[in-house]
Amino acid sequence: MQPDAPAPTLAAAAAVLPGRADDLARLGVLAEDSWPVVTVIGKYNHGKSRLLNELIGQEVFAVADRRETVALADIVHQRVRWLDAPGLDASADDDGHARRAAWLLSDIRLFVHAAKAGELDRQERELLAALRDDDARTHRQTLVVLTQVDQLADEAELQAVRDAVAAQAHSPHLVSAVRHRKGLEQGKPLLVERSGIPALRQALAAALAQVPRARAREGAALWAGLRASLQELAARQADETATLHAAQRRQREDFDRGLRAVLDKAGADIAALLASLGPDRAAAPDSAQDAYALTPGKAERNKLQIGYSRACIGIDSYLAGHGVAGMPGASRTPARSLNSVMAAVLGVSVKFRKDLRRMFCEPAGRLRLQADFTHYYELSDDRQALAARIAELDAAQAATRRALDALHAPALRGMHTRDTA
Ligand SMILES: Nc1nc2c(ncn2[C@@H]2O[C@H](COP(=O)(O)OP(=O)(O)OP(=O)(O)O)[C@@H](O)[C@H]2O)c(=O)[nH]1
Ligand SMILES: [Mg+2]
Repeated sequence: MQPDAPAPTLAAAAAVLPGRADDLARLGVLAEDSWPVVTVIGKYNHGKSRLLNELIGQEVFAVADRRETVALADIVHQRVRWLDAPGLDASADDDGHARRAAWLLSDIRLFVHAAKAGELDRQERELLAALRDDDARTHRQTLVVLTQVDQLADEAELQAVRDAVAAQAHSPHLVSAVRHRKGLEQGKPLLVERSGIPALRQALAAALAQVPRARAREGAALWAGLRASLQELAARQADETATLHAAQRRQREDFDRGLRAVLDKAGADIAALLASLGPDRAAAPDSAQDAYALTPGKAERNKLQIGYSRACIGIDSYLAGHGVAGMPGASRTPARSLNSVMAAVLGVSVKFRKDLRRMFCEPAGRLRLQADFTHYYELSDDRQALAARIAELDAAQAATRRALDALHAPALRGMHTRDTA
């Protein structure tokens, strides 16, 4: 019967706006459109449970001369849900229950303070101020009730406490559950009257009459506020996504352009080198007596090797400058010397004229190199991190959209169209 979590549809919004969990939970409660809820809040043993019993006219809630109420208990009586809550200051758990009743579930709060305790202490004053602020914001109502007034020695003492509390809390209702009971049991209407319970019932009836309108206004304000927050969040996310997409695109364009220039230069250098060579002798075998002689074959192989190395150094330093450090983890081999993007793309075999020409001097060869190096660029840590951030934001945006949809669920949809005058 008590909603412990926001309605399922609102869970989507709670995931997106964790800071607004309380507002969402309250909206969920309002959407249930259940009986108006009256609850008590105050320190333990101040007479909260007994006051509710007298107001209802039944011994529903446990009363004792010690800390008694430890969980929420409720009863629906005359189209009102009466909710008994533990006293504050008893334990953290009890305070949790009490606060849940007062802040999440209630429409009307009876702020209970025993007259014999004198004026409100600091904690009570702060709590009451917070409740009053909430009243102004949510259109809920808090009535201050001075209980157990029969416990004071005489009228003068009562007057003094009443004045002190009135100065702090604006005209409290004075009640005595004991007098009320006695008056009823002994058939003494005057005593019943003097117990303050009938007057409090009247004040409550007036407050209860306001509840439907107050709820409609509260629900509409919550709905509009949450929607505005979600829309603001969606706009921020869209901005951030657009910025990241632009950065991703720009980085890639810069990389593409730069790499093309590096490959074009390597192609031109190698073309010049090849043009400077005479007949192809690289494949001519050296004889045994050539072991220490610089043969034309060796000279050519040296030249090719130097030209090729230069091209490789140019490409490698360009890649390093763009965060392409090593092979992505998944493609690593146990042979460390092979764990380089250069080896993966260019291979490790000796290059002859035809290889160099095909790879660097023909447009198709350079396009292949461009595509292969770009593949590893996209797998580099920074690019992957950027892509992951974008994917994360995409998911966050989808969640925000789901949350906005959730606010349009049938039970909530009506809320912003109800009477907000
Ligand atoms: N004399 C007198 N005693 C009262 C009155 N109202 C409550 N009491 C007594 O005060 C004690 C505490 O009352 P409860 O209603 O259990 O107090 P509570 O605020 O609900 O206490 P917790 O549930 O522990 O937070 C009980 O012994 C009640 O009989 C009253 O108007 N006059
Ligand atoms: Mg109690």
